[in-house]
Amino acid sequence: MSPGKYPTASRPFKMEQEMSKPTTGDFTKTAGWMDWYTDPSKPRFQLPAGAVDAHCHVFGPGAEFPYAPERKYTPCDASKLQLFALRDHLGFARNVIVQATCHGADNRAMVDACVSSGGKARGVATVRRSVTDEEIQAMHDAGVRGVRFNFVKRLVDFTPKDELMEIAGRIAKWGWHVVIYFEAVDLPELWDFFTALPTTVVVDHMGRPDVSKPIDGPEFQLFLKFMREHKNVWSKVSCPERLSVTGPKALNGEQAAYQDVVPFARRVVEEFPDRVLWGTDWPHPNLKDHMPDDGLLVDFIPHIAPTAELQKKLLVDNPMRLYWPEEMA
Ligand code: 0GY
Repeated sequence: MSPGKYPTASRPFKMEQEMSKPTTGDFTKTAGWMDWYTDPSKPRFQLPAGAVDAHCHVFGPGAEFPYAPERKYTPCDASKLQLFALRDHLGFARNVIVQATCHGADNRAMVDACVSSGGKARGVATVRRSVTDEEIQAMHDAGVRGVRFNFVKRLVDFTPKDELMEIAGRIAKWGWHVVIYFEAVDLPELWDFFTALPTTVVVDHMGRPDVSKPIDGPEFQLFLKFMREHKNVWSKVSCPERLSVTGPKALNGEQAAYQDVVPFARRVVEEFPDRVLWGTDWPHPNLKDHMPDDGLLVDFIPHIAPTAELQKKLLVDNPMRLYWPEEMA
């Protein structure tokens, strides 16, 4: 796409989406796939200056960056330009783009987005044991600062833990961290592996708690213990739309969405204010029930981080420290 097609104030978000919304290249979307929300509202919550959307993805476009043969789903395209337009529309300054499993260990779409962002995006990659030091260095130069280990069975095939530990040991030399994605019921089995990781460890979506269970019950308490006893463990307090059982949904102007998730996320933010991150999770892969209005997702933030001080740590200081430390000196 030519530079003239980059989103600008006079070429707003909605038009960018309409330009490419139906595309998947030669791919056919997974049956029932929910496309990202096409007309997000302007958040009422004013993000602090320099806020980072620390968990989002790009998908393809499939015609340019084909989806991986081993993928478990085929999404609609969600390009870097559409992501950057959403960033500006919501009021974020920067993005952290996490490699999505539909691209396997082919990081080209994510790396291309980081390089095209003019320094406003950093990335988290998926790599295999076969990755070379030269490839790690090239990704580092492009803005990659971590790898993701995924233990969610519907998303990936199992990678042996010794391979993952070897990768963690290697990427530590670049100052990278490890992002882990797992479901709450699997934490006991994964505990020894997670607590042996030699880097900063960032948990996606609070380890996916079952929010219909008590916050003081054994499952969520184990997660809090994980963070309490291991100061290298951080958490994204993201994805209420995935975790919520009772809603209400972030749609139709709802200002008090996903109330059942609030106590869980707020507990993590208040107990570990210097080790939390937040992200939109745009373009929201694999949702089955509804696609949230991203503007209303931003309006969820003050429910879980109720003070300006907590908001600044969550949205600016913490992600900057992890992804742009050179600017924090
Ligand atoms: C998320 C959640 C999911 C998917 C992925 O990489 C992915 O495919 O992360 C999910 O389906 O729960 O964080 O985007």
